[in-house]
Amino acid sequence: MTSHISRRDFLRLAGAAAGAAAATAANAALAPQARAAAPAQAPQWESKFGVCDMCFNRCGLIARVEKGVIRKLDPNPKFTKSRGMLCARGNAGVDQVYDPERLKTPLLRTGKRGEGRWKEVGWDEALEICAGRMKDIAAKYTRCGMLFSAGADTQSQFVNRFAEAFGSYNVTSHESLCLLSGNRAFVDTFGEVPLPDVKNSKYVILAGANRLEALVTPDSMDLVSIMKDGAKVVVLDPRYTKSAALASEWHAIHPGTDLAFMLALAHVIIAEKLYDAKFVAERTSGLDKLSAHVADKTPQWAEGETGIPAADIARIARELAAAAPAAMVYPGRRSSDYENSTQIRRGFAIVNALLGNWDRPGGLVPPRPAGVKKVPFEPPFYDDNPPGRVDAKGVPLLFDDEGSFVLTRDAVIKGAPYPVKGWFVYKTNPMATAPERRKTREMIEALDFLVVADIAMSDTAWMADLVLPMPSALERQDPVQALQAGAEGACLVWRDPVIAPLHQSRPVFEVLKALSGKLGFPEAFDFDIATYREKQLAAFPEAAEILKRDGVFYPPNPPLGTTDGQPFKTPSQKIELYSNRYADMGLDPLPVYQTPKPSPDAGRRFRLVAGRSACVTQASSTNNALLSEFEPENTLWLNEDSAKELGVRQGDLVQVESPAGRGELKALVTPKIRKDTVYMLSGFGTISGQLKRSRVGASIVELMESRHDAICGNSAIHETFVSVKKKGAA
Ligand SMILES: Nc1nc2c(c(=O)[nH]1)N[C@H]1C(S)=C(S)[C@@H](COP(=O)(O)OP(=O)(O)OC[C@H]3O[C@@H](n4cnc5c(=O)[nH]c(N)nc54)[C@H](O)[C@@H]3O)O[C@H]1N2
Ligand SMILES: Nc1nc2c(c(=O)[nH]1)N[C@H]1C(S)=C(S)[C@@H](COP(=O)(O)OP(=O)(O)OC[C@H]3O[C@@H](n4cnc5c(=O)[nH]c(N)nc54)[C@H](O)[C@@H]3O)O[C@H]1N2
Ligand code: SF4
Ligand SMILES: [Mo]
Repeated sequence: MTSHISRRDFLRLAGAAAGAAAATAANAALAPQARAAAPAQAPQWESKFGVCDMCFNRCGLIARVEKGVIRKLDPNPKFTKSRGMLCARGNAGVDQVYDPERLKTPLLRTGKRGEGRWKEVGWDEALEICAGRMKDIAAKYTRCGMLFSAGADTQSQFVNRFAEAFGSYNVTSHESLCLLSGNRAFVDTFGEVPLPDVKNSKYVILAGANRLEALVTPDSMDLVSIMKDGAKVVVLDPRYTKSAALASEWHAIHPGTDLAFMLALAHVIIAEKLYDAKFVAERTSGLDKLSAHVADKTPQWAEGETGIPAADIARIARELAAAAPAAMVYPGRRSSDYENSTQIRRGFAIVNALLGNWDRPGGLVPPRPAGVKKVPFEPPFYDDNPPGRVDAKGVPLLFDDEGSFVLTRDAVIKGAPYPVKGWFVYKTNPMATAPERRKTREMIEALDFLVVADIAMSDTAWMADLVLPMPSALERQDPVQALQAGAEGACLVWRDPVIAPLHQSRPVFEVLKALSGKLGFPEAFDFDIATYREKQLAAFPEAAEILKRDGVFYPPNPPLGTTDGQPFKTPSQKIELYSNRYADMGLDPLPVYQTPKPSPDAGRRFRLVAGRSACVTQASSTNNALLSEFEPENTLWLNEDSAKELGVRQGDLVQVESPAGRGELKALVTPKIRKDTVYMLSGFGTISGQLKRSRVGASIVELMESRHDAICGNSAIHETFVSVKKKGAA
């Protein structure tokens, strides 16, 4: 799909001329509740607090609004979590709001699925249809016949609440495509998921974490600051990323072998007695078993697996231990990599435990208390429901609140253990972000009803029966959300509309509230957002005023070390180097290294890996004209020696193929990637006919085979080997 919009075009669109025109057009279509605040009555200039929604970091911002039209987004200096930063994507958030192709009215499918033929319908009709179809599905297949999926959003909690009241256990979040194996590993080792205190660290190992492009605040900014101050940052990545370029050292690790590296670090640290003996004796369990487990995991052995010289591994282990406790193996973020990612991340957790860096400056800190109160309710009990989730049997340690999207998808396709025939999707786009797109298509074909609530006609919306237009994060009132900023503690934010909702958009909260009335459980939503926020903030009577004044509220933050002497939230109340629970379940109680399986087919010699660019957010920024200027086209990173062997030159069109599918894109011939690995961006290759400004190039989810983590069911997106050939070559 083509179409480039120049910066000038964009400015014209969001700027003066379009400002007036778009505002008038938008006014005509405004929802009734929004008309009162219509631009015509709006003051000349206003500055309003907001919270960015271009990714999950949710940086605090100040919107500069001229006569009801957002002109510019600036960082909120009081929001210290992002260190006064609003990244390129955050700045481009304006284009997401004024995207001319945004969803404007509810749409009902009239043609075949995915054909793009729609009829505009009013909200009353849309809600009536939605409630009716949900009722039919519940009657025919039990209430668990409805699946609910919500992405990263402050209103996603309402989708879960609705699912619970409706009576379905089948709920998935974007997290089983993202970080659950890492979470599993840390929960099963430390009892909770820690935060890195990068700001005070002297030594950071970034393994498979590209923090200077895949932004996580405040870690990304803190890494830059500490490197300037002399801290050491070691990057392991099969690609020479921007993080690698700025780091102290980079090792082009063989993909899938990080656990070998971690076990060798543990070997050196234990053999040379470099660990924190007091901490390990008092607060961990299983050192003896770990020592035996890593006795033969020498740096020489790890060199053979990882490709990183043994002398470097031994040196890094010594340097890391010498800098402890202000040192860490950075826990990472996306762990949707390999089938044994939970065990790989257990390796990360174990090395940290040996360093004694828990709750210490520059180490790993437990999440700080945020004090936001839950607003509970009594969900009804339905005794005709099946006994459990549709994906429950797939893996031993599923997270119940998140599920596994890829296992749920398999179950829907099979219709077993029981049929799931309806799907409510809010702010997540699995047609573009779940591996093996043909399976997501197959899943959707198996449904009776798909409703998608989104700001844009995403690839998933494109396949829906009913599409509901949502307001952007700058147009709505949201509940309170706690955000963690490492040792600095939690901060609380909320959103109030910066501008009135455009078009006929309606927040998902209002949609669910209306549906709950029609479906007979109005008590689950017998509040408005303002009263919900009051309940959330019950512990902080002063917070509301401060939020209005500063756009952010900081609850009291206990000093580091407060958890000293307290039990860990694990079965043994200690950090579990050796996991008895895993042993009881027949899982490896210590992380057992497996050499990555080679490609099953000599023709498919490249492992395909995914990762991020600073100007792309997954699949949701594809239609953003400002960002497309920086990443207009997807390319395949191909090592220069491999390219030579294949007869591929810079910019040649190449055909990439896997058992899941194929794609065609330009080659980026480069020394910055291993010879056995290829890389392309995610979020390209859009199928939606209503994202005409979307960027050019192949879709990575067409190529990825669907695999999952053996312990928690997180998707494993790096288990695909592809063939590459120049277009037209034999
Ligand atoms: N700009 C931007 N920032 C974002 C996002 C975004 O979309 N855009 N998304 C946010 C989200 S949701 C997340 S989860 C985080 C993700 O943050 P990260 O997990 O840091 O990001 P990725 O770029 O997905 O993956 C990290 C790196 O792993 C490398 N890699 C692949 N295989 C291996 C391996 O076997 N071993 C090692 N050591 N490295 C390997 C890849 O080459 C890639 O550079 O980013 C967040 N920040
Ligand atoms: N190939 C590949 N696949 C991946 C990854 C990868 O790196 N490569 N990363 C994985 C990771 S870490 C993650 S977190 C997932 C993320 O995957 P998703 O959860 O699917 O995230 P996005 O692609 O950002 O899609 C978010 C959707 O929300 C919509 N949206 C944006 N703003 C609003 C709003 O205000 N309201 C509403 N209602 N909708 C809105 C967008 O239009 C878009 O359709 O993808 C995973 N899948
Ligand atoms: S990191 Fe960038 S895109 Fe993400 S919330 Fe912050 S400003 Fe927005
Ligand atoms: Mo993610």
